[in-house]
Amino acid sequence: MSDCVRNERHGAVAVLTLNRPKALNALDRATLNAIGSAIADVAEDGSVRALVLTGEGRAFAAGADIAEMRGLDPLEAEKFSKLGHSTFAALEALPIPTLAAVNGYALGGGCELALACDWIYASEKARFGQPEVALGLIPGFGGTSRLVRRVGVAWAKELVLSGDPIRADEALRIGLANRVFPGDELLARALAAGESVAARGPLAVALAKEVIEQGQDADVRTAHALEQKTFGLVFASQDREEGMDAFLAKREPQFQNN
Ligand code: DAK
Repeated sequence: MSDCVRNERHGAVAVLTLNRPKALNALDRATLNAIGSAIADVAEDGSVRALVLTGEGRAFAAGADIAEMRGLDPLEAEKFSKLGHSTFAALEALPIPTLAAVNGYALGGGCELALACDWIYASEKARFGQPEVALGLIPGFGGTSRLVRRVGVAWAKELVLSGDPIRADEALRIGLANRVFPGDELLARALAAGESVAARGPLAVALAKEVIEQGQDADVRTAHALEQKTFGLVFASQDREEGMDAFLAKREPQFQNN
C-alpha cells in the first residue's frame, strides 16, 4: 500500500484516507493509482461491508495535481483523464455502500471523487467546487456527468461554468451533500452510517445499488423491469428468507451474503 492512501479497518467498514496533506491531497498519478489499488483490495475482501473515503488534514482533495498536470501534452492529458475515470468507475462499481466524508476542500477532481461515492457527508468546514475553468480547463474526472445526475443540470452548470466554490450548507441545500456535521464529529458519523448499513442484508444492498445505478441510465420502463426482475431474483436468496424469518420471530437477522 502506497503512503499516499491509508487503508484501515473499523469492523466491517474500510476507511481509506487520502494522505498528501501538504499538497491538500491533490490527485497525482501515484495517488490515483494508490486509490485504485486500495479499491481493488476492498473489492477482493468479502468481509468489508461499507467504505468510508476521507482526507488527511484540511482537505478532502483540492483537485487533480496542477503541478503534475501542467506539463502534459494532449495525449498524456487524455490518458490522465482515463486513469481518473477508470479509478472512479471502480469505486462506483463496488458492490458495497461508499460514503465520502468530506472534511475540507473538495475541489475539481476532489469533488468528482466524492461524487463517485454513494453518498456524501460533509464537515461544516467543507468547500465544494469545480474550479477548472479558472485554470482554462474543463472537469476531467466525471464532473460534467456525475454532478448533473446528483444536483441537476442548472446547479451543475452554475458550479462548472462559474468555477465558484460553495459552502457545506449550500451543498446540503442543493443535494450534493446528504448531511453536514461539525468537523470533529464527521468521521464518527460516517463510520456509524457505515456500520449501520453493514448490518443490512449485503446481497440486497448490493443489488439495490446496482439497480439504482443501471436504472438511472435507462428509460423508466426498462428501469421498472430491471427492478421487478431483481426483486424476483432476491427471493432466491437465503438472506431474504433469514431477514423475513427474523422479522416474524422478532429477532435480529444473521445475514450470510448468499
Ligand atoms: N494541485 C497541486 N497542488 C495543490 C493543489 C492542486 N490542485 N491545491 C493545493 N495545492 C498545494 C499548493 O500548491 C500548496 O503547496 P506549497 O506551495 O505549500 O508547496 C499547498 O497545496 C497548500 O495550498 P495553498 O497554499 O494554496 O493553501 P490555501 O489555504 O491558501 O488555499 C485552496 C487552498 C484549496 C483554495 C488553493 O490551494 C487552491 O485554490 N487550490 C487549487 C484548487 C483547484 O483549482 N482545484 C482544481 C484542480 S484542476 C483533465 C483531467 C483532470 C482534470 C481536468 C481535466 N483532463 C485530462 C482533460 C481535473 C482538474 C482539476 O481538478
